[in-house]
Amino acid sequence: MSGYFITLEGIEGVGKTTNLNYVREYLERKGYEVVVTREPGGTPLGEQLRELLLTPRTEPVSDMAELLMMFAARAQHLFAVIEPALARGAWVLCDRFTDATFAYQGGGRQLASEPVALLERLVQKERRPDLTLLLDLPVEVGLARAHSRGVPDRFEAERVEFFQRVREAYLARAEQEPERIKVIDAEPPLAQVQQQIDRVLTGLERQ
Ligand code: Z5A
Repeated sequence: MSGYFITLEGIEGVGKTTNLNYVREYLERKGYEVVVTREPGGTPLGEQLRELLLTPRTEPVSDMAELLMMFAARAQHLFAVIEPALARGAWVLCDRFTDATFAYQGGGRQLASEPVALLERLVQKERRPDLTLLLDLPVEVGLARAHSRGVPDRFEAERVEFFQRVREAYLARAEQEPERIKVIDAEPPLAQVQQQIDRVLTGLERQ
């Protein structure tokens, strides 16, 4: 039996971490084995790459170097965590995955989508998320929520226009793949956000 692969996506401060825990609890109540993980990261090697990617640095970083590091972390993550968990029938809940690469490196950094798509095929073969919850809200609201937490990382230090492009890229992907990517309005109070998530998860059980 193969498991089920759910990813959460969105710009900074949309509430991915908060709602990931909500989805985990929902699935655990149903009795499923749930593996919660994140990108970049999820393995010792991936977490070291995350540190390298997020730490602010004075040296300019090539967009291609950033892209390749994201996929290096992902290759290890698929090999060591995601594929074994799915193979034994677990539900994998991942805080960001390749939609983030299309949105941040493609939209934000303005890299062409071809190298991203090429690496996706090379690293993931046929593996894609079964369901993606795209938490969406205006950039100013997300940044205000994220910035209340303290020192910004290398991505959080980007300008508002960067995050506008990221948001647009995410929404464009959701339009292209409406069956997989469910857009959740993340602006209202948490209880209302979680009602929308409930509706998507209940829909899964009926399939
Ligand atoms: N990145 C990339 O460029 N390419 C890739 O391929 C991948 C990633 C995989 C790290 O990601 C960075 O990596 C990321 C993109 C890049 N950019 N950055 N920075 P990350 O997911 O670890 O980092 P993040 O986006 O900064 O996550 P976050 O800031 O932790 O945000 P969040 O998880 O979405 O939000 P949260 O911590 O759950 O909530 C933020 C605050 O809002 C918190 O105080 C909550 O209590 C509050 N909150 C949440 N929901 C609500 C509602 N509904 N109302 C009011 N307040 C709320």
